[in-house]
Amino acid sequence: MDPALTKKTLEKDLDQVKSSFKRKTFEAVSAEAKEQSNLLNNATLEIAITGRSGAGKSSFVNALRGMKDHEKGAALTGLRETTMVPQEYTHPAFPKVKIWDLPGLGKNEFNAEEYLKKVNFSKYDFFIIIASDRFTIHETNLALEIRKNKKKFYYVRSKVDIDIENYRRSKRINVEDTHEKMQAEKKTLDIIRKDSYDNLKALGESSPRVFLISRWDLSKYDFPLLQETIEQEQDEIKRDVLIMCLPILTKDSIRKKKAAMESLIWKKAIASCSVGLIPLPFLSLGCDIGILVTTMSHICKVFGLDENSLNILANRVGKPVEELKSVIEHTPSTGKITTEFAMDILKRSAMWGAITVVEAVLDFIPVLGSLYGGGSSFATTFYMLKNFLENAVKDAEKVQAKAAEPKRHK
Ligand SMILES: Nc1nc2c(ncn2[C@@H]2O[C@H](COP(=O)(O)OP(=O)(O)O)[C@@H](O)[C@H]2O)c(=O)[nH]1
Ligand SMILES: [Mg+2]
Repeated sequence: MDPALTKKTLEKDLDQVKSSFKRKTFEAVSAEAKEQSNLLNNATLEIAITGRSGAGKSSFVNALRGMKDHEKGAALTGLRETTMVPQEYTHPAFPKVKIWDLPGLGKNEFNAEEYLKKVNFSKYDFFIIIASDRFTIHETNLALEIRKNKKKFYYVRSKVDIDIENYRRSKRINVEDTHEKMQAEKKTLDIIRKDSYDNLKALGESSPRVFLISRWDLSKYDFPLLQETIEQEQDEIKRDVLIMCLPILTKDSIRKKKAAMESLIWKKAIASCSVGLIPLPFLSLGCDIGILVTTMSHICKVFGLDENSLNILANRVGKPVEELKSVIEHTPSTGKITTEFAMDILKRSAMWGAITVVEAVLDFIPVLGSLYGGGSSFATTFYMLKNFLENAVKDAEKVQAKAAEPKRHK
C-alpha cells in the first residue's frame, strides 16, 4: 500500500479530532466516539416499498440490490400479487439493511390503517410509494396515514423509460439526432412531473414531491435526487448507514462515502486506544489489529470493492468482473483483509510514516501521550485507515470509470 498521506494533509484531518478535544475531557470524547461507532455498527435500516400491484415494487427492490429480475434470490416480478405478507430482501453487502417488498395496495376497497397494521408498520424507517401511472386515492390515503404516524414517505413514479419511448414514437423523433432525442426526454419528464403534481394536488396533497425513476437505470432521472432527499431527512446514524450502503451512481456518492468514512475513522482510532493493545515486536507502536481488519473490510464494501459488489456492478454494466478488477491497484478483496494482511502493512516501510504521525498527533493532542500506548495506537490506527481509505477512493473511482467505458467489441 502506498502512503497516500503527507504530514500536511494529516494535520488538516486531525483538526476535527483536535476540536473535539477542546471542550471535553479525553474520557468524554472517547466514550462518545465508542458509542457512536457502536451505534453505527448495530444500526439497522428497514426500507418499505409499497404501491399498487404492477407498479414496479419488486423490480425496484431488485434494482436497489443491483440484481437482475431472473437471478436467484431476486424478487419475482410481473406476477399477480396474492400474498399479504411483506417479503424481506437483505442488502447484498450490509445485512442489517433490509428492503421490504410490501403487498400491493387493494384495487377496490382499501383501508390504509388496516394495511399498515398488517404489514407491521412501525418497523420501517421510511416508505417509498410507487405508481407507474397516475396516483390514486389509495396512495394518498396511505401517505396520510403514514404521516399521521410521524414517518416519512416518498412518492415515486416508475417506468418513465416507457413514457419517453412512447413520446418519441408518437412524435416520430429521430433518435439518431442526440439533441432531438434529449429534448424529447426532457419534454416527457416535464409532462410527467406536472401531471403527477397536479394529480396529487387534486387528491389533497398540498405540496407534493414526486421522484421519476426507471428500474433499468438508477443513475438517471430523479433517483440520485431521491437518494439525496432521503439522506437529508434521516437522523445522523441512519444517514450514515444510507450513505454507506447505497450504490455508487455519481461522483458525488464517492465523495459522500469518503466523508462518512473519515468521520468513522477517527472514532475507530480513538476506540482503539483503550482496547487491549497487542504489542508488536517489530514496531514500537501498539495497535488494535482487530479494529483495523474490520474497518478495512467495511471500507472495502462501502466503496463496492468487495467480490460481491464487483460482481453486481459487472452484471449491471455487462462486463466481465475481471475487467473491472484489473484497474484496482491497492485494495485487496474483503476475504484477503486478515490479521496477517494488516500486520504485513504495519511491517512494511511505508508504515514508518506513522511514526511521523505519532509526533504530529502528540503535538496536537498531548493527552493521548499520557495514556499507556494510547498515542501510538491512535496514530497507527488513524494513519493505517486513512491511507487505506485514500487508496480505496482512488480504486473506486477507477472501477467506476472502467464500468462507464463503452464496451469493447471483439
Ligand atoms: N420499462 C420498465 N418496466 C418496468 C419498470 N419497473 C417495473 N417494470 C415492469 O413492470 C412489470 C411489473 O413490475 P413488478 O415489479 O412485478 O410490479 P409489482 O407488482 O409492483 O411488484 C414487470 O413486467 C416489470 O418488468 C421500469 O422502471 N421500466
Ligand atoms: Mg411484486
